[in-house]
Amino acid sequence: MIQGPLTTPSQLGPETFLYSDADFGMTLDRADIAFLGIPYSSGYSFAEQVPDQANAPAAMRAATDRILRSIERYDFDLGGPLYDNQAIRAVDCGDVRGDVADPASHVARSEVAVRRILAAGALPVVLGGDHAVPIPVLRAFSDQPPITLVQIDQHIDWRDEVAGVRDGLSSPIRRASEMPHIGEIFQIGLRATGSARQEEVDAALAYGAHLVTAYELHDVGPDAVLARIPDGGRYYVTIDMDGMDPSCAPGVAAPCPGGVTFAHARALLRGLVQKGRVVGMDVVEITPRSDVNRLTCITAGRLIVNLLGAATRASYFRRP
Ligand SMILES: [Mn+2]
Repeated sequence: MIQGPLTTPSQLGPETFLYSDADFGMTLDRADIAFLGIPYSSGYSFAEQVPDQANAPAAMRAATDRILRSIERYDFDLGGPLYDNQAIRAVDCGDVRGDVADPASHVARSEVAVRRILAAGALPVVLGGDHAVPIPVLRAFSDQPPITLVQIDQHIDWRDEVAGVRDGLSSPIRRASEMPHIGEIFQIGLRATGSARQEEVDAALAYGAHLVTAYELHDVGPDAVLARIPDGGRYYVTIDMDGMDPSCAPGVAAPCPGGVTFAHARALLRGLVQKGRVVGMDVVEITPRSDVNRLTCITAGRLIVNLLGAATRASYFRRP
């Protein structure tokens, strides 16, 4: 005699990132942290308008159960539960909508969405998308005090244009450098070759960008790199997952050995949280179709967990 049901309900993945409250209407009521998926940006061709990177926000949410087993579990990276039993509200705003009838409109929509998060006093955590995604995100900070930009990346991303596109994935730091509210720029994890030629390196150096190769980071360690970043700043962190070593982030369009280790990236994020105020963060350039056992999504998610856990313990979300 067969006992019990013959089947179990299918295991649907969580619809929100890190078990946060769904807020697809973006009311942001009492929100401390707002996750926002931005799948689309400005591609260099029709095909690249919907690249594999556009699948990453959904893949990140689906990997939630491996990034954090549950919200109340003891996290040994943090020394306790993610939000330290504080009354912290994280919401998932869903993904910025694309519109085939108006194919560039998601870029403007991305900026407006981030502006709404900032106006609500919440910390925006953006799930890209390719590395063009931070361009509208950073524009949303235009009426805020100056920002120090900290990038983890294999590449400097200083191209003025590619194929006539000025807001593409090779240009986010060049565009950021033109924004009056962006101050010092730290570019960490650089190695091998990307789209940059001598003229892009010259432009970065002329701006005063701090170019830190992956090998310098390996040699001197994260504390020495952090010491070069001024204290008391307002830091925006953009993490191109190809800056990380492919041993922990294989699912990227441009895998390359010699990258930033997870431990070093974690130390950099924790150090920034403690030096000043991290005002926003994105993780970009995950290509889920080439991921291995969801490892790239898990690595990106664990970087987000470490940043949020450190911010929680630095009293970022305590309300008067
Ligand atoms: Mn990049």
